[in-house]
Amino acid sequence: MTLLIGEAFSPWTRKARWALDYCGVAYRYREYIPFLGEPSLRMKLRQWRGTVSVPVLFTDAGVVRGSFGIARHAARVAGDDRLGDFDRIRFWDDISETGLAAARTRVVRAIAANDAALDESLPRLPSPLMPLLRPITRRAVKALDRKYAHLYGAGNHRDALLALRRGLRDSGTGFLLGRFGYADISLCALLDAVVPEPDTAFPGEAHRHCWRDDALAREFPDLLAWRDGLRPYRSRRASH
Ligand SMILES: N[C@@H](CCC(=O)N[C@@H](CS)C(=O)NCC(=O)O)C(=O)O
Repeated sequence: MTLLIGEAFSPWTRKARWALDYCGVAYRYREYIPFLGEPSLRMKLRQWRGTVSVPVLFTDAGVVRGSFGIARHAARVAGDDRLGDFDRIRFWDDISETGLAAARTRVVRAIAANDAALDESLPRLPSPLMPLLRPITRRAVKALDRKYAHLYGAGNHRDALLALRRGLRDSGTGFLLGRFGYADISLCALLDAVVPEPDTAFPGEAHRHCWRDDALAREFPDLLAWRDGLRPYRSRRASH
């Protein structure tokens, strides 16, 4: 049986799940807990060195890493071109990756500076213990920041949103490549770090707050409205 390991609130996992659902691929889902879940993920991947990240899809035919690969796998399983032409989508996915990397660094730094968000990162514990554990949680969050800091570029999230706006204007169809497909899913994920969707499963409200970017929300209401318009395409039974 196909198994997806991911983080429910992560834009990369959300991209992968949207693509799998849209293609009608059946899979079990398991939530990944950074650091604590890493040894078992490494065991499953048989990878002892180098970085590991989620989402990862385990199929009978092998392992598929990363949201783009998982989406391409989903399209292959569907056996049609409902997610679009992946050679053309790659261009847009690179823009999404660059923007999301910058957003992640901003979010991780916001969490490191927010006691309530740090507490939410832990399993439920008696509240007097929480402040004692905060320095350990903060160190773990800072390690996550270091792991991905080389991908950070100030302004890259905003630049990616500007590219999305231009792409939609040039296309004139409401979709980046003329009809709904993975390019839209991938770029839509940029908005997870502007105003998270109400159904996003965060560990708590402090996390949701850290993912929000009010300045970008004020600048890009048109893109938030565009995302709302993609809602019919989220259904597993979608057949457009
Ligand atoms: N290019 C990858 C990026 C995946 C990624 O950045 N995953 C992060 C999500 S925040 C992750 O695994 N974080 C947890 C960790 O590194 O332990 C994709 O498209 O899936």
